[in-house]
Amino acid sequence: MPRLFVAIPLPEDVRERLGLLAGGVPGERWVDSEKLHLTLRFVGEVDGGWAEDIMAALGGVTAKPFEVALAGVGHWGTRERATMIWAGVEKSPGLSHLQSKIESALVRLGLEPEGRKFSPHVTLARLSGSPCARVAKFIADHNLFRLPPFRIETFTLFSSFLSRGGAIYTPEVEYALLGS
Ligand code: 2AM
Repeated sequence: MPRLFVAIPLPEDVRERLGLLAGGVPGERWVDSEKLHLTLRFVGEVDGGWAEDIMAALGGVTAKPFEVALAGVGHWGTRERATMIWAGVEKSPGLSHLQSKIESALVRLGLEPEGRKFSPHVTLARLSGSPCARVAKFIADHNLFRLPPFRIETFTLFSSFLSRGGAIYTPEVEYALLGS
């Protein structure tokens, strides 16, 4: 059964800039720069028939291209036990619009609604047992991190295969955002 998620792949120059942030926190596993993405909706494991319906439903999503800018870094988990480090995304009405269109298309199809509020981010590192002072220092050091805005003209349905060497993400279908 494929494990699916919908995401925006990031341009190469953006991934390279994010890759430069890697390092400095013991216990971290940095996401390989070619895998960095902005998740719009995690779908999870679905059987083949569902996958086709999901592909068709996503094909019916209409939204216009828009700009996003990555800014700031933060962590999730508690102060004592951070679980991951992310790069933030500046408020983008176009991004919120696309995400809610995708969410409603999938719910209309019969998927369980995503219970959590959409918190756009790019996961940079997953942590286990990282000293909280080092995580706090990383976040303070990159407090002013910001990349120039870039234009989003597509979104992608990915499959994720969990292997021993980490997750392998495969773009399955790319969907164009149309209009100006
Ligand atoms: P993340 O962006 O916060 O890391 C592929 O696995 C993507 O789907 C990851 O980028 C991850 O989000 C997200 N993801 C994985 N498992 C998830 C889950 N159980 N619930 C929500 N999102 C998940």
